[in-house]
Amino acid sequence: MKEFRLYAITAEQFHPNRELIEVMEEAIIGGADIIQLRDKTSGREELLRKAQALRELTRKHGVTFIVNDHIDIALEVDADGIHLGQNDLSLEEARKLVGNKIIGISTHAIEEARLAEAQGADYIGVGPVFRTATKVDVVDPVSVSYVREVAAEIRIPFVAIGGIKLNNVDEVLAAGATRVCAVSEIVGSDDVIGTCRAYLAKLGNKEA
Ligand code: TZP
Ligand code: MG
Repeated sequence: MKEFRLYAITAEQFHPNRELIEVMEEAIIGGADIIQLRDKTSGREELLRKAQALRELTRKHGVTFIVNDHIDIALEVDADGIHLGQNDLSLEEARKLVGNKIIGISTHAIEEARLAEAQGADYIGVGPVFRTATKVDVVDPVSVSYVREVAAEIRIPFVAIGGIKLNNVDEVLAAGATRVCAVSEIVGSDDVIGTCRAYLAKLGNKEA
């Protein structure tokens, strides 16, 4: 997959008065190089409409576009890939459906990371590193020690996620992460572009 550093995920509850596409375009302008559509509430029609708009936007800017959960929608809009949770369908089943598109999977422990790598995931999510209010059914924070374990052992790209803010990202980078995902800190910001640039300034000092 194309290299990435700053992963932004949609979360419209953090910008109730602003349009999804406008906010995500600012994230891209600020330097987010992978965008995920994550939406647990919209019906299929609405999701499809959002996915189409984000596909158009990401194509225009040449950034990677991932759809969470909905493989059918990812295929329909020709997204670059999908993101799975531990309780979604298996990597093997997903691979049959998406062919050589990107498959990312969330992991919370080194055994899950090893399995994801062995089963051909293209990247893994590593988290939640810190406590987060963005994901409701989330497991307990795994802390930066899990980031350290993954950095030492796992060879596929990994992205640290969960409660990562500008004021604690240094700890995550110090543990060995070279790619981070922030949700509320980016899309809930009054200055989305500036926030993304500030993450990248920190990430820029690290070797990918
Ligand atoms: N997966 C693990 S934590 C999380 C997801 C989607 C949400 C992270 O959101 P935030 O606002 O960056 O803590
Ligand atoms: Mg899922």
